[in-house]
Amino acid sequence: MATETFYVSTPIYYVNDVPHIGHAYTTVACDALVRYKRAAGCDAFFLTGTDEHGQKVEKAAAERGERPIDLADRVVTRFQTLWKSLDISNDRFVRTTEPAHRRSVEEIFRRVKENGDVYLGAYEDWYCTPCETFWTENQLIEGNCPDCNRPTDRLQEPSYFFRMSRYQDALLKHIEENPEFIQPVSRRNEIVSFVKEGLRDLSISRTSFSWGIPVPGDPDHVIYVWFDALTNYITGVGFPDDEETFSRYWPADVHVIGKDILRFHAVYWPTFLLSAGLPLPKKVFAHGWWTVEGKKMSKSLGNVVDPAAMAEEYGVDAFRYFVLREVPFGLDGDFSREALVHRINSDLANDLGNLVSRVLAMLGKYRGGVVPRVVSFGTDGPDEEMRDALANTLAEVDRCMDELAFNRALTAIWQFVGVVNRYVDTTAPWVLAKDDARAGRLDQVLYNACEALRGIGLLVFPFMPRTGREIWRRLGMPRPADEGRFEELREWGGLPADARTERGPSLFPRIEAP
Ligand code: ME8
Repeated sequence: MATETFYVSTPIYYVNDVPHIGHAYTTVACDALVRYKRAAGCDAFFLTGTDEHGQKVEKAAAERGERPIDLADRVVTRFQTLWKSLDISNDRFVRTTEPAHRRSVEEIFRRVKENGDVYLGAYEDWYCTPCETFWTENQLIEGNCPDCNRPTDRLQEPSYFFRMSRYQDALLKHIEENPEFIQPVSRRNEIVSFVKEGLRDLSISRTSFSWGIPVPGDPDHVIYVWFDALTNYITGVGFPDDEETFSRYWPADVHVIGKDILRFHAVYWPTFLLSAGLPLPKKVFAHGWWTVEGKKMSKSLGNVVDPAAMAEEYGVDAFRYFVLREVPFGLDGDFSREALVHRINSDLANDLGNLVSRVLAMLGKYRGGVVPRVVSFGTDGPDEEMRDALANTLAEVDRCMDELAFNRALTAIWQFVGVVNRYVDTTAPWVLAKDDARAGRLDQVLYNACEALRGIGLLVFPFMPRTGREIWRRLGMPRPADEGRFEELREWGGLPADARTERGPSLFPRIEAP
């Protein structure tokens, strides 16, 4: 049977801002998802990247007296370094300034045009002459430029338009026939009402700046940033030249985005694809928005959370765990150190960290740290309960991950951590250890507890790769958790006997309240 494939993407982030917790959130979520799918046996592909063209980058570079590409090169490194430090396992990083992407944009533009969906018209909006920027009515602040606060003028420039109006019915039909296409449901309803109000044709080129991909055949125009940016999702999987990779992974299983850019992904992008004759992504999932200590994050408030600093201070895995556990994916959330420290102390230090260290400490004390060899795994109530609980947890986590319900997946894993903690309490190895006649039962109990830890190590791995890896290492597993497959947890007893374990220091030391 051919291996199932899975393709997930993050938005490509603008290079006129430095990465913050919002960017890290989306990227960590996608990373957990793709690692989960790999452990589930899929051939999974993960794409992220940067959005480098457009007027904002051109302006930001001009203000610094540098070339846009130099600015982009600098900021891209910040993103790439951050992803490395957060253990992000993307398979490809697309930059919209790379030649392969230009080729891809030119090709999709050509196909859309060939289909009769591109015409020359005039783009009209509010123009700020000193800033050389067009603004939409909504962006203006009391009629003035949101950047410099000066008055704006109604102005026109020649522009190529995309016949988006032509795809209104096809898009609505697609949304109706594919209830999974836009998630969560509340967001889907928003898009349906928007499309029903009527789709207007879309301006897809500009002549007022030059930092972009030239329109094929008319280099006075550059392609509008969103037409350029959205195309990254096919560039990243080989469009148009590498047909094998493209047909392997496209259509994407899910584009994960923030709710701020849903319309671009659920309306513009599908209509471009319909016009180009390409399949639509299977799902667009819009997650919620993070505030910080109750306030909107902004440079002027000086409250922008730097994920690298958080990871350094509290640990990469604690940060990853917190953002995915704290808020249901799809709803808004609030970041505070207090909430982060609370999660670390209760879930990570008390529940998980404690369990790992007490099981391995007992194994050290009673069996010299060597995994006992057992003839059976026991049929007492707690033995069976724990085995059933692992099977149920695997099934529940699988359902949750299909819905991108990371917080519920983690809750289910932590319920299992609770079951194992109770297993140790009820079987009381310290009592068994006092009675030589019960040595066989003590072996069984210690084996079962370690075997449960093997399950936990692999289950937490997608969310907390370092922790999963470390649990497997301490258990003396012959392979790193990176190579683990959920399939191996379906049968109880996969932990090799006679392995030498290591107790090690606390996985998550308690943190004093900030
Ligand atoms: O929009 N809370 O790039 P961008 C949660 N280049 N998520 C947040 C967030 C917050 N406070 N702030 C940012 C762009 N994000 C375009 C995308 S895609 C073809 C082009 C995350 O740098 C969230 O995923 O402004 C949001 O959608 C994205 O960063 C916007 O990143």
